[in-house]
Amino acid sequence: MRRKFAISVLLITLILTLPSFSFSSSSNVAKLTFNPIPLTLTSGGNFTINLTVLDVTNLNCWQTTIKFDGKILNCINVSLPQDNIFSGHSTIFPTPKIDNNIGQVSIFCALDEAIGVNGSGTLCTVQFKALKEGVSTIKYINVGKMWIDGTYLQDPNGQTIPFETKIGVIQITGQGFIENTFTITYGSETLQVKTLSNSTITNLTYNQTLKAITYDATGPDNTKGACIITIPQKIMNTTLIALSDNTPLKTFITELNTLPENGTHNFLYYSYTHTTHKIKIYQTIAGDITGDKKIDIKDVAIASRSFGTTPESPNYRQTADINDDGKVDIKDISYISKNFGKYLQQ
Ligand SMILES: [Ca+2]
Repeated sequence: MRRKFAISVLLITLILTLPSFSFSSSSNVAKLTFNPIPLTLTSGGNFTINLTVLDVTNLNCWQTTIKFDGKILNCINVSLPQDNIFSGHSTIFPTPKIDNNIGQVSIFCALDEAIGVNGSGTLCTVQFKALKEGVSTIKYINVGKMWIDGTYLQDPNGQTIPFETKIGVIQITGQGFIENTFTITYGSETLQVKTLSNSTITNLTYNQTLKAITYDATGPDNTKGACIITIPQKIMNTTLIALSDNTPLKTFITELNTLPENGTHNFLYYSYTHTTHKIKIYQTIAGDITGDKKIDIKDVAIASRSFGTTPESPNYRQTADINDDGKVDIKDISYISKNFGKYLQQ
């Protein structure tokens, strides 16, 4: 009797434990991703990316808005490939709304009958033109929002289907770019920093105390050098500044969405003139454009001097264009003023 009781308890325990094991894995949640990603291309060319859904159940209708950097990429077309997830069924596919000024495309597609499809597949194919060197993330935005620029999945009963999303990174290189991988030490960990550059890169080191990367970049005198550097977020994050021979080149600020990242790595693009030797990248405070990790009258003065300029103007300073919108205006000055007096606590 006692033995029977013990077995029943064991069985009940098993029954109670087993389902919690299978529920704890979230592999059944649908996922929106991009294919292929990451992607590295040369500027000037066209390329396509598929918007992809994984592990979806009972999909009847989808809508998405994707965001990218319209200064680096332009969307030129959206199409439904033959083998898209709704293939074999009749669909409703209105003309997508492409806005390259804000770097956004909204796309909608629905089955023409009240049924749903299961599994993984392509939602649609988006064609882009790579305008110039740099890095652009590609993201699903307004996730779960059933409004006009939202991203959602729906079943035939009009119920939303939960899903996760992934961020894609697109790196646009120029002529002669070569990839290099450097191993650095962070605490007891060994991590990698990658560079894609037309310069010869040597002596790359990471200083954990200063949270700084330095390296030497060389190339033919007075030619343009440029680099896309991939940095693990755990070694430096939030606001970064890149300098060449101690002259600030560019700032990258998470808060202003000017630091391209995919959740694990930051991707910085900057350019300089060869003759440059020491490139330095370190963490600073948002609004610091001189690189001294504080915001004072010097930052305001530099920004004021380049007020009203665009990249074509001689006085334009990329670092003063805090929000990276191609002009130094009141938005940049007021951002610096708003943060006046702040400094990086180390
Ligand atoms: Ca600006």
